[in-house]
Amino acid sequence: VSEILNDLSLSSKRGVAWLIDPDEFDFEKLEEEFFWQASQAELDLIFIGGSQGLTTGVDELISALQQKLPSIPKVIFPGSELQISDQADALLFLSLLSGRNPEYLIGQQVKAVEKLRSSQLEILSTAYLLVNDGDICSVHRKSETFPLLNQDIDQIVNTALAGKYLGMRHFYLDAGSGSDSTVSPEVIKAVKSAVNRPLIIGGGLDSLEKVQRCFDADADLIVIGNQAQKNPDFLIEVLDYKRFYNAALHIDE
Ligand code: 1GP
Repeated sequence: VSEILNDLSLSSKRGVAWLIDPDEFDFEKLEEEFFWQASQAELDLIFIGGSQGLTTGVDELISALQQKLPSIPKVIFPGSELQISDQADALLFLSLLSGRNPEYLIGQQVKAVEKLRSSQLEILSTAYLLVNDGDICSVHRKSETFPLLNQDIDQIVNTALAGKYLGMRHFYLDAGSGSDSTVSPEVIKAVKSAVNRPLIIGGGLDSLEKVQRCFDADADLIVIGNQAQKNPDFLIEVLDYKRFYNAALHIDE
């Protein structure tokens, strides 16, 4: 998975991840046609996780996904140490750097180690920053930390760089699931050029215009959660758009 992220970062290609919240996902609602389209449409990664972090059905969900989309890597995006599963390919080992709650900076991580020591999961060290226009989201409610504001670009860049200097290799700027505002293009550009490492952007991406703004700002991988839950066809539209976008870049080169 690290290779996939590095390839996206080093090329001008953009990637798309589908985020599934196991607390809310209803497999029955998705038709075979959707899985067929998703497998044809070059979905890069599947993220599994939710900020509630309460679920115990993660193993079962990943096994079911493995049946439907065997070739797409499954990555745990944990809301808590309970959401770690050996069935996945990799784990975003996150530290919530935008907040000051020790439990989410290092506490949950230490608790997770016992499980991780005996697992084969690829561990992706990831600086995780909550960034939006001041919206309250589930990460805020769970972690009791506030987002950094889009307008505070220097603070956001310095926080991301602190993560880089601590050795973190992947960067995830998240506006929070279902957030009204998104991470701004200015922030995406500034962080990407400062860290020069794989940059994941998510939260509130519910239209192709917003996706395009992230792609244009040099996001390597965007994450679609909430809107795909509401309307699975939206994910397919985003994947088609990504293909078109990457092909256009290729022609320009
Ligand atoms: C949230 O970045 C993810 O952690 C995805 O957000 O659910 O709003 O797509 P959405």
